[in-house]
Amino acid sequence: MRSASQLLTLLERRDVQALPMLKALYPHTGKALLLGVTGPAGVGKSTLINRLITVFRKKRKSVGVLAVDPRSPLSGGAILGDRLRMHEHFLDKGVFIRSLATRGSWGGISPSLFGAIHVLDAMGKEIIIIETIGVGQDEVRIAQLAETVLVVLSPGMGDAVQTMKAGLLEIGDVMAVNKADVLQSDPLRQELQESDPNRPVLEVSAEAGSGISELLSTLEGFFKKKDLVRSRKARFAREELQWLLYERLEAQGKGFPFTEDLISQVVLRKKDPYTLIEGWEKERN
Ligand SMILES: Nc1nc2c(ncn2[C@@H]2O[C@H](COP(=O)(O)OP(=O)(O)OP(=O)(O)O)[C@@H](O)[C@H]2O)c(=O)[nH]1
Ligand SMILES: [Mg+2]
Repeated sequence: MRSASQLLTLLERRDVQALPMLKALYPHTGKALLLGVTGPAGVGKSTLINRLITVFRKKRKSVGVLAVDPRSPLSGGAILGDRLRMHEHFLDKGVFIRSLATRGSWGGISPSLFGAIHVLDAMGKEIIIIETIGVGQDEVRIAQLAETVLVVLSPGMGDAVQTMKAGLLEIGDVMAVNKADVLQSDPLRQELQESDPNRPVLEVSAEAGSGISELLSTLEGFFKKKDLVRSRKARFAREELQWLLYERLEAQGKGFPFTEDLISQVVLRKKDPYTLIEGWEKERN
């Protein structure tokens, strides 16, 4: 058996040698709790995750972290910063932190991300945290692979962020307003609470370590929602199958079967997408 790190590297490269190993470990997965942490760049996601790791470790839970930046073709840059924020846990055998380059030709998700989650799960990680920067649909989709989604925001993020918040607002099970130590966080907290009165909104400071235990117990409340977890696991499996299928079609040169000419015919209403799909299906059978 190769080490988990080696297997993750194979996955990142989409090396087919990873497949028999994934098949062998799959039956041993499905036990971990998946926590997605997303939010705009620099709001303090990694610093907050660092705090969460500490409290999970106090409860003797083993933790895996995957830092995913769908826009970087190789691990580096921002992701290096992510890992530095969690450096204090590097020597702890109960913590596994890995950044993952997931750029695939089908947007920001590549099937390697699913595989990587299974690897950490098979390693026995009880909590798997996936950090993504929530600036686009890809990131939002990645965060949604998790069973519980924590959206981190901080006050004064500006107009650009206001627009982007739309996507983030919809996916958060729990909202955290970070940097409460230095920034006026109450208006944002109120705004978020008004957007959905039933959803927990917590003021925290990852830097000062305040609000962390409240955040933890709120998250644990979500981990216990069996029906929710079950439906999110189904969503994960569906997404994984879908991406694998895409990848397979792509490898057969069938990735996207419609030419620019066909697309412009759709735009010009000379053809409709439904008939095109039917025709494509008939051709394959
Ligand atoms: N004052 C204050 N600063 C914070 C807090 N949390 C994080 N920071 C600082 O904010 C900066 C960004 O923190 P990160 O944890 O790297 O933020 P991030 O959201 O992971 O950033 P990206 O991964 O690049 O999107 C760092 O300089 C942190 O020290 C906080 O609660 N209060
Ligand atoms: Mg980060």
